Amino acid sequence: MGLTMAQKIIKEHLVSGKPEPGEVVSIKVDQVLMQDATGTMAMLEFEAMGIPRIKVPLAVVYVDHNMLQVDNLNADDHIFLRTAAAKYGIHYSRPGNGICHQVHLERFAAPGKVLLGSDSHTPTAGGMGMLAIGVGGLEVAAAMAGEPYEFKVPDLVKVVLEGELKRPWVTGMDITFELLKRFTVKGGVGKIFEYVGPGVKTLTVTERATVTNFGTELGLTTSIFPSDERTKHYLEAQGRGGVWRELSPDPDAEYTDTVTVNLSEIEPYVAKPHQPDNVVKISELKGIKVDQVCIGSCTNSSYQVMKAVAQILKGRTVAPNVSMTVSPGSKQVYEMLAKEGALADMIAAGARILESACGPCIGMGQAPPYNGVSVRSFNRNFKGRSGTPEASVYLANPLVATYIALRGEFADPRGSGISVTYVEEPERFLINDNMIIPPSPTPEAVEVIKGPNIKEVPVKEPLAESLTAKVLIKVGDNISTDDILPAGAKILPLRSNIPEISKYTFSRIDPTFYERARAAKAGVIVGGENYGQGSSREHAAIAPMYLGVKAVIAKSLARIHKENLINFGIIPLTFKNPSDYDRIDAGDELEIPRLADAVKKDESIKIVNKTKGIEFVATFSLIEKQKEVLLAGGLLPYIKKKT
Ligand code: MIC
Ligand code: SF4
Repeated sequence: MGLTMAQKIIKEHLVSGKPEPGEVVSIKVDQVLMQDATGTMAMLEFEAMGIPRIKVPLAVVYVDHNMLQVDNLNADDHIFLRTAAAKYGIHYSRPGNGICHQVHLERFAAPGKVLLGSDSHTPTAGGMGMLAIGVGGLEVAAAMAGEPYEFKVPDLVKVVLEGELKRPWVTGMDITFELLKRFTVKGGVGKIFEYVGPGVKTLTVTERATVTNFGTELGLTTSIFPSDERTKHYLEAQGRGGVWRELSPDPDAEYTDTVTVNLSEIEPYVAKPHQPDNVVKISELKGIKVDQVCIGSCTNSSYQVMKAVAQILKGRTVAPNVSMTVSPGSKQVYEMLAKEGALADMIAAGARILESACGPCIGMGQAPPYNGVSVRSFNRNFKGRSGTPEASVYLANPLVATYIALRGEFADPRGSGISVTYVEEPERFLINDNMIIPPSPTPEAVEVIKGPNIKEVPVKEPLAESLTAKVLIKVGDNISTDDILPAGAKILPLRSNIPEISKYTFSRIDPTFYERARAAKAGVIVGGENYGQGSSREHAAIAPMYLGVKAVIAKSLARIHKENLINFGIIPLTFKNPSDYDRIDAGDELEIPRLADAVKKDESIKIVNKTKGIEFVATFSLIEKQKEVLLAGGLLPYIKKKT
C-alpha cells in the first residue's frame, strides 16, 4: 500500500509504532521553534530538566510577540532568551528580525523534515512539505531534551485543488476561508489535510504557507503541500537549494477522506466577528464603515503580499476615517520593500508602518476604538483579542483589506478598476542573517540573565486517588485560549511569571474566577464543544493548574489545549452523553471516587454530582504515555522521574 506525504515523513522519523491513522507513533524531531511569549516558559522548563545542551539538531527562538516595551518586563525576557539560547545551543532571532513562522520558512524550513513549534501556527512550514506541528512549550522543551514526539496518527484527508485562483483579488487566504465555511473551526480536529491536485502548482510556496498557516483555525493537527519545482525555486531564491527534496504522495496512497476545492470558484471572503469560520462573501457586507485596517501577521506578510499591497496603495490615500497599519513579516521582506521603493508607496498613501512583528494580531498595540470596526489580514478575530472587547474584528485577505482601507467601508474590489499585476517570486531574496545569533561555542562562559519578573515553573503533585471539587465555571462552545488566558499588551509581559499571570484567568468572561478558584482550592471547569481552540499557550493550562483546577469536563476538546492540560496534570474529560452538560452548573460539588485507578485503566469514569444528587459518565482518550504523565502530575515530573 502506498503512503501519503505525512506517512512518508513519519515513517522516515519513526522510533516506534505504525504510521497509520489511529496508531500511536513516536517520531524523531529535526527542528523546534519557539517564540518569546511561549519561549520563556519553554526555556525555564528546559532548564528545570537539568540538561546542559539541546539534543535536537536545530532549535530557534524568535522574539516577535512581546515587542512593546512600556516597562522593563519584555526587555528583560528578551535578554533571558538571548543568554539562555546562547548557553543551551539555540539560535536566537533578535527583535526586529520578524515573525517566527515567516522567518522560519525563509531561513530554516526544509521539505521532508519534522518541526515542532510552541506556537499554533507552526504548520506554516507545511507549505514547504514539512511535517510541522504546533505544541505546548513543555513538549518543545522535551524535544530539546531529546525526547521523541509521541502522538496518535490523525486521519489523513486528501484535499484536491483544481482550477486556478481568480487573481488578484482572490488569494491563498480565501482557500482556507472556503474550507472554514465547509468544516467550521472544529471540523479539522484529529486530522491532517494534504493538498494535492493540479491546482497545487499554481501556488507559490508563500501562498501555500498562507493556506497551511490559516488551516490551524480548522483545528487541524497540521496541513502539508507537496515539495515540487516551485519549492525548489523558493529554496534556491533563499540560497538554500541544497535542502530541497521532492515530496509527494504515492499514487496508491490511502486517505481517510477526500475533499475537492475548485480554486476557480473561490471568491474573496470575509470572516465576521468573532470566529474565523463566520465566513460570508464580501458583497454581503457592502457599505459597512471601517475604522481600522491592519495588514500583516504570520498568515499574510510575505514579500509577494506586501508588494501587491504597495501596488494598490501607490498614488492613492487611505480613507480619512481609517487608520491603516502594515507590519512586514520579516526583516528580509522589510528590507526588500525599502530597497525597491514599495515602502515609500505605502508611506505616501498614509499607511502606518509598524515593526516586523505580530503587533496588532496579538493586541500588542493598535487596539481599535470603542465599538470600532477593524478589518485584518490575520487569522483570528476572537472577541477582545484586539485589545478592545467592544470592537468588531473582521478577517479578509490582504488585498481586499487594502482596498477597503482606501474606500473607508466594505466594498468588493472586483470591478474597482484598480489593476494589480501578479507579483512573481523573486529569483533571489535579499539574504542577510545578521539578526540571527547562533549559539555560543563556549556555553560555560555564558551567564543566563533573569530579570526580577522571571519566576520558576510551578510543579504539581502526583495524581490523587480520588477527587472532590467544585465546578468553578461553566462555559459554552468554542471557548478559545484567548478566553481562558487573554494575551494583549498588558498581560503578555507576565508570561514568565505564573503567580501574576494567573490573576487574569478567565478575566474577560468572569473577573471573579481568580478569587473563587483560590478559595475553592480544588476546582473543575465545564466546557462545551471544542474547548480550548486557538493558541498553543500552555499558560491556559498552567494558570488553572496553579489555581487548583484538577479536571476539565467538556463536550469536546481542542488538540493542543488537551495536550497542555495533560502536560500540567489536569485531567481532560469528555461527557459520554453530551446532554449531561445541561445537568451540571457552576457551583456544583463533584466527586470522582476512583480517579487515578481509572486513568491507569483508561476507561470511562463515574462522576457524582453531590449538589444535584445525580451521577453521569465521562470518558478519557489517552495514549499510554499521557496516562503516565497524568499519574506523575505532569510532563515535567514525568521526565524528572525518568532521568
Ligand atoms: C496566537 O496567535 O494566539 C499566539 C499568540 O501566537 C499563540 C501563542 C501564544 O499565545 O503565545 C499561538 O498561536 O499559539
Ligand atoms: Fe503572531 Fe498573530 Fe501569527 Fe500568533 S497568529 S504568531 S500572534 S502573527
